[in-house]
Amino acid sequence: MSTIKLYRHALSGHSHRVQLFLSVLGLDAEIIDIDLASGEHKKAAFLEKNLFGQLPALDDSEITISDSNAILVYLATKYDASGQWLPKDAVAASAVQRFLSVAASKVAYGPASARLVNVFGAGLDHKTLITQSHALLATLDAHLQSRDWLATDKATIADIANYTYIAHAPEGDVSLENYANIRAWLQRIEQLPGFVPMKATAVGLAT
Ligand SMILES: N[C@@H](CCC(=O)N[C@@H](CS)C(=O)NCC(=O)O)C(=O)O
Repeated sequence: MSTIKLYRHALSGHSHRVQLFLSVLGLDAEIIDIDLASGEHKKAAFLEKNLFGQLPALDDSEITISDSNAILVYLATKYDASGQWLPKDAVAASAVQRFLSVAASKVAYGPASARLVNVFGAGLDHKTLITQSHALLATLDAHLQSRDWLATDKATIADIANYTYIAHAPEGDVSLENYANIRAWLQRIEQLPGFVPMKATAVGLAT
């Protein structure tokens, strides 16, 4: 029986990036759905796992880790003997961290937030979020013009961290149509052994 437990919501991109990486690493995990709608993530039992009351969280035997990018760092450090996913080399490690920061900032407050408006009914400024998302996507598309992966010459946790909310940007009315390099990068991730998709929602998928 697996000792890893992932606490998640099926439509949470932060949760999906962890599920994706567990699968790419070939690690079995028990998936435990947390009911955001009823506020289960703000109740004492879950707050013990993440003081911020946010998904995802991960139990591995005796320890609990929360924050999606922190979990990716943990899994790569503990389970990836190859060192590909989080290299130790100073320059490569800093490049990975740079794009983890992008996932936690410009992606979180761009395409992820634009999607929150459509999928979860968040009362945010959708128009501004869409504009900010396109500024980010244009920058990333130019970055990917001459390279296959965001941080190094191989797939790293930086690619995993940024994948889900960019792939699902159309659900927030952020079209990927003008970003051929980003679409090719998404496809490269989708071809990784062990890739698992996040469930799509009905909104925005025409774009
Ligand atoms: N920085 C956190 C963000 C996590 C996050 O925003 N999780 C969302 C679900 S995708 C959540 O739990 N939202 C409920 C809340 O913030 O109250 C991470 O990377 O794990």
